[in-house]
Amino acid sequence: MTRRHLLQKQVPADRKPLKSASASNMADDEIILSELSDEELVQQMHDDLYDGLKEEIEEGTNILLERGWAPYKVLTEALVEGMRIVGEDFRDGILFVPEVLLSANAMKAGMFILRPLLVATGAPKQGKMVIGTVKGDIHDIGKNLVGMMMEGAGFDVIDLGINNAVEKYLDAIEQHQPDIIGMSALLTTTMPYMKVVIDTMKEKGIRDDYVVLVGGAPLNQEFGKAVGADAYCRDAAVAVETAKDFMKRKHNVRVS
Ligand code: B12
Repeated sequence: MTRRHLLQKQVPADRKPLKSASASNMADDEIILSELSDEELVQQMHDDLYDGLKEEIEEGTNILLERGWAPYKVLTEALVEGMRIVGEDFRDGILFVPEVLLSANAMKAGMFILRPLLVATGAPKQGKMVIGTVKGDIHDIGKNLVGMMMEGAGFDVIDLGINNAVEKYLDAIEQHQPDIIGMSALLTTTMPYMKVVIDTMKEKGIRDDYVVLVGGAPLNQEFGKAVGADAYCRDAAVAVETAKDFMKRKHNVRVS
């Protein structure tokens, strides 16, 4: 399904058109991604993400990087913004799970290119974080993004993946002794599970030994407070700043 087609891409002679949805809407004029202005390219990438065109997203990501865009700018303006548009049409019943899965795969392909660049900042070591999506929930794009940005900021990140029961968090805490526990949830039905994890930590008397950060599109600050997290973070950049802040406080407590 094509939401709005800005321009038509030229398909190299040795490559088949990647997706019929794009091809079917083709006008006669063809375009080459590398010939688009930055603004046009970003818009085209939103369309390509919408259409789940992985190779085009990879190409667009590389072009923006070659043009000197900072990896974080590519991430937020081309990929995350594109995914926001997908989310709106998913919510409105215009897109369905199979299509959104393709978009998610295209997004991940772009993130895969950006990951080493975001991670390799040479930032001084900050601490350790265990992060995972809670039980019942398989959304992982936002969590992965937070993990990447945290690594880039100097945190060691242990990623538990998706669908994590409380035992998984507890095992990871025991094994890795992190400073920070991060939980992600994208469903209103799974977000209450964060409280299960935090309450279990309380029961075991270990809650106050760790900083608990929570995030995911349906959450907000009140929810974070209600489940007993230390902070809710609306995006990866806020997560990094919040985590660094907590680490500073932790070190201050230790020296005083
Ligand atoms: C992509 C997507 C999918 C993909 C997931 C692919 C993947 N590998 O993740 C697929 C197609 C599989 C999918 C499935 C489903 N989805 Co879905 N999905 C989405 C969509 C469109 C985008 C989510 C996303 O990746 N956003 C981009 C990232 C970058 O943003 P983010 O996740 O919010 O993360 C940022 C912040 O929230 C924060 N953050 C996130 N996690 C964390 C963690 C910590 C510790 C911190 C500090 C910060 C933080 O930082 C991140 C980076 O900045 C959303 C729409 C939306 N508006 O969120 C729906 C959405 C979440 N899905 C929804 C639904 C209903 C489903 C399904 C139930 C559909 C179905 N009928 O099967 C299933 C659920 C399956 C399951 N059990 O989990 C609903 C949820 C509605 C609700 N009220 O709960 C949404 C909101 C769409 C909608 N409006 O209807 N989905």
